[in-house]
Amino acid sequence: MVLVGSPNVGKSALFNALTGAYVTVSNYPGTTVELTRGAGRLGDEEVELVDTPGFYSFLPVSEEERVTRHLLLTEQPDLVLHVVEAVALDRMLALTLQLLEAGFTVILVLNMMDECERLGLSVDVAGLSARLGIPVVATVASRGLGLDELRREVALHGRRILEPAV
Ligand SMILES: Nc1nc2c(ncn2[C@@H]2O[C@H](COP(=O)(O)OP(=O)(O)OP(=O)(O)O)[C@@H](O)[C@H]2O)c(=O)[nH]1
Ligand SMILES: [Mg+2]
Repeated sequence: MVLVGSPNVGKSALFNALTGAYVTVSNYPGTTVELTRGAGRLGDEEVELVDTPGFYSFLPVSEEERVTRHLLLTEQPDLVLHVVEAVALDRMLALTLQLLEAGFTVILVLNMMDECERLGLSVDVAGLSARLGIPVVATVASRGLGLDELRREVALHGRRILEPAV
């Protein structure tokens, strides 16, 4: 599983909440870009999670973005968690669509929902999920809110991934 999204949206906060103590940090081969890998559990299965640097689109500008794109295309993750800042949803949904068009299985994580609440904004999470056709989960990663639901959605997909094709 790979966590992707714009800079500063809470990817690493989610990564830390979903993985155990044993993480490895290494430079992506041939670059100065750091990637953090850790393990989470999905029932009896161990899942590798990768935390990536900020990523805006599949047309990379920075070295960080090139690394994230290369990782997505070469490691072919079973599941991509696209983390967005809920208040900036309109600017960030383009990447969700790019990830879906590229054929990835995506869960959209609306993080920083506390900011929405502070501004008196609400998000139609179920409506968004129905329109996109993918699971959408609202979280406040810094306070651990919504993580149980995120784990449930990941588990559902995990089971789907492990099922043989009909
Ligand atoms: N208010 C609020 N702050 C959050 C939330 N999640 C994370 N943060 C804070 O947002 C800041 C950025 O979080 P990170 O997890 O470092 O974000 P990131 O996406 O990994 O950032 P980059 O690795 O630089 O792309 C930190 O100060 C977090 O504590 C949230 O749900 N609500
Ligand atoms: Mg980070």
